[in-house]
Amino acid sequence: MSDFFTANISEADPIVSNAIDNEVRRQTEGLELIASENFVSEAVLQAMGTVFTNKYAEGYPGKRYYGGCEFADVVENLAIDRATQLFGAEHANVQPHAGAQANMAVLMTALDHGDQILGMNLSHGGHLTHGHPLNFSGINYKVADYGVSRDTEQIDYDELERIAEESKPKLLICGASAYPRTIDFERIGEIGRSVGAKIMADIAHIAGLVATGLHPSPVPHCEFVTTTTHKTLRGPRGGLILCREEFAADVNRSVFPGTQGGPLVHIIAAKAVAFGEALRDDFKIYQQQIIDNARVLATTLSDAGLRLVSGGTDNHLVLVDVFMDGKGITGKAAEKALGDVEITVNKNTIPFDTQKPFIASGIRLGTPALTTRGMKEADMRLIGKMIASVIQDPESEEVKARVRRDVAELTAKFPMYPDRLKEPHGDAVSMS
Ligand code: DSN
Repeated sequence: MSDFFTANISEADPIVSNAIDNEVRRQTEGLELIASENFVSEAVLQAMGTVFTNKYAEGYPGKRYYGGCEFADVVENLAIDRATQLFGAEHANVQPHAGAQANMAVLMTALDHGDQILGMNLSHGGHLTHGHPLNFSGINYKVADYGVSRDTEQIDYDELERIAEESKPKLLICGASAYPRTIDFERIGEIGRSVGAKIMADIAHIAGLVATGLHPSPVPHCEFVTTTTHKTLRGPRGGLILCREEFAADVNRSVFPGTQGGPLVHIIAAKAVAFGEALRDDFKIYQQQIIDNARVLATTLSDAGLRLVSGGTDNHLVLVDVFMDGKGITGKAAEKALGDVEITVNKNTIPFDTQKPFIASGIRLGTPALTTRGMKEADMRLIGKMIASVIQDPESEEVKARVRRDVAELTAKFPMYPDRLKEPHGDAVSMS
């Protein structure tokens, strides 16, 4: 046999192998606070790295366009069954490659080209695929948008109702990517129905909370629910659509052949593993800890003098106004300063932001990944103080040196991926 089937990646492609080793070390030695990221289990990683990547399986279980799909059917059926059980949904399509593809397929199902949609404004916490002018959703459909009120920085449901009555959308899109508060799906469902709209909830960020009953579910109130599988849900990078049985055939057609070709069977296998993990009792304990950690992080930052958008959090994320009308620093500067001390966050616009998106007045912090590592409230207090000290003195090398030491000490207590973390190995970890 040639070494094609046997050579380890470190021999076959040392450059890529080194980048992977470096990434394992970066994730392990830093504090990952990007709200949309998480760390999957070793079992999920193993399912992704399998020979299912070799397989074409266009179509659906039992109705494929290629032979040899019997084991692809096993994992896809399992993923579908587990997803419907997890969310109490009538139908699941587990093939979307990502959240954007899931949303595209639902819009294709519910709308004709040029129809009216109503989605949450991106700068108020929405998502590109909810009607942004540069995205397919804003290019192919007429868009109206809603947002949060200036006073509370929470969704203004009365105003949403008014805009819905005025714009008469065929599809009302709810869900958000930077909104720290509970979303009232029941009220949105009532508003949508009162104007004759179908409703799509994109629960990408809060899927784990919804699956465990820690955030009210949109499933009873919305025709379509989409999500990614890799955020709070802690599965592989990918998408998922849930819908009522009456839309199942149309949704399936919109995914394949409507917007995608062959499904990523190795990812579907990993989704099945992740959904299995999410069905276990300990997943609810994990999700509750995510929320508890976010609350403590929020309180610590607020006590240190930082302004929180909407005043706090109900979920897994905290949106911090670091600019504070010019009294602080920009989101971009905060992201860079925190990156210098191995704390990874993303700059984020805040509602009614005066800065451009690439500069932004805020940073978005989330607790799913660190909670997966086992961190709890006491660790969040330490982290909140570290973040505040860097943001309040971003030029101080003394502060940065101290926080770097604190980050190293804390992360060392919460090891992960022991079989994947390699000792730094000279040239082997160099990027040159
Ligand atoms: N990029 C994702 C996030 O960070 O929220 C949304 O698609």
